[in-house]
Amino acid sequence: MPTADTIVALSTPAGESAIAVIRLSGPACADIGRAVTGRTKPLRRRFAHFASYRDLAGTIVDDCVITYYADGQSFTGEAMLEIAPHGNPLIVHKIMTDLLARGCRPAEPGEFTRTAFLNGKMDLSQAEAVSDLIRARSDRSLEAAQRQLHGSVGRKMSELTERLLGVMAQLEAYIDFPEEDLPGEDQAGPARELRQLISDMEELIETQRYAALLHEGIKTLIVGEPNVGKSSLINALTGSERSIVSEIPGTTRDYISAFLMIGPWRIEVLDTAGLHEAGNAIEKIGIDHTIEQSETADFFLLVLDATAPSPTLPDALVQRMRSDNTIVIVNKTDLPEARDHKTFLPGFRQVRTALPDGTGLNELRTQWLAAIDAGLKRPQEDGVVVNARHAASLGRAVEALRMASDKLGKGEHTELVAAELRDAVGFIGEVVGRVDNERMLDSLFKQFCIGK
Ligand SMILES: Nc1nc2c(ncn2[C@@H]2O[C@H](COP(=O)(O)OP(=O)(O)OP(=O)(O)O)[C@@H](O)[C@H]2O)c(=O)[nH]1
Ligand SMILES: [Mg+2]
Repeated sequence: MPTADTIVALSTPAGESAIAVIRLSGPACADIGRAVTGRTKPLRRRFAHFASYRDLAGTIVDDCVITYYADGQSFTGEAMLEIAPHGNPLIVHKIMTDLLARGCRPAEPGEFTRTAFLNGKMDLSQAEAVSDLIRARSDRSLEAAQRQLHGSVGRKMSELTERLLGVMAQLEAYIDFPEEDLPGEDQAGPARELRQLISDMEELIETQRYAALLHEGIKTLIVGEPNVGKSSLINALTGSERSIVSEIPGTTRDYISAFLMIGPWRIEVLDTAGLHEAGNAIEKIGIDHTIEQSETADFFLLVLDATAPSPTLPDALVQRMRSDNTIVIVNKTDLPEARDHKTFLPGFRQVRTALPDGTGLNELRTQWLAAIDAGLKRPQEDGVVVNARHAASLGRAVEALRMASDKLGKGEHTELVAAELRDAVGFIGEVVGRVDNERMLDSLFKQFCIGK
């Protein structure tokens, strides 16, 4: 439902800039466009007008570029106006105040996109992609948001719905002939397709984890015994003095985090307190924190001191480290007493470093990128990645499909199976914010015989 209000917001960040963009959406846009430019005729559609903005008192506030979009030809689907004055906060304030005096209402967060969704300009997954796109902090995250904005999730949901409707159509045929039992071989087709749908949807749900990694960053824990060079490593990677480095073991007491990029990936890296079995009370708290952090970590950099014996690490931590999510870093290889730790965690990637002069850092970045590329659960071939909300709806759909499959297997009445399938269609529809009953009917009746 289009709102009767005309909403207004500053669409560029507050502060000084070359230009600012003030955006309006709603029925008053045409009139406001005419009034503020002092014209008698309506503004040309989708045309950048260079004009002086006049406030209600007739005073020129600034020279602006003003673009008018007519109903149905804009992002929101309503009439819109984009006013671009110079990016001076004082000018922006004057124009905003004037627009409010002319009856506009300040837009709520996300209201332009919400209006676009309500006017059918995009589905819900595309609306979500708008915010992902704006927040994307890595190439991969940006790519995923762009794909979603172009409707990848919506298309995937249509494909799943289509397949589900196919199964329903096959089953519905039998509802019309209840006196005829469903022959075994006819049941096998829908049953097989249902199982395939369940497994495809489960795979899609799995990509949720990938989406979280894309948007929040790959959480990487730097762990190891005290004094091995963990803080030196986070500093070398971020090129800053993020963490205190000293020759005193137990320097880092609590974890410290920073963001960095490895190839196209956004990484959240955490420096942790040294793991020391016979530690004091404070060290023990630090170790508990590290173990707690490891529960949600995606990746580990395990640092060893090349001059020291191989470490013994807490079981709770070791259990989470695998050859595909951990790189062993043998540090301090510049020291004469350095030795190799080849037999430590065989099969794990190992990189030798000397951090004061940066030796091995490039090799670490290369190995790290290779490990991420090899180890992460990738999205399906078409690159569709679902978010937590999509995954929750798909999860409910899978549950309904399982019930349907179960009922079909037990030979229960086809009506009962179809009811579960209809629920599943509804849950899939939630992902894009609508259930397209019209299409469902089209698809169903298309498969009926002529004359029925
Ligand atoms: N020779 C040499 N010294 C290093 C190297 N890396 C770190 N160090 C030194 O080792 C000491 C400990 O480094 P840190 O980075 O503080 O070690 P840490 O693992 O964070 O130690 P804790 O926070 O106490 O657990 C410092 O004196 C560093 O300068 C290296 O590659 N070679
Ligand atoms: Mg430290």
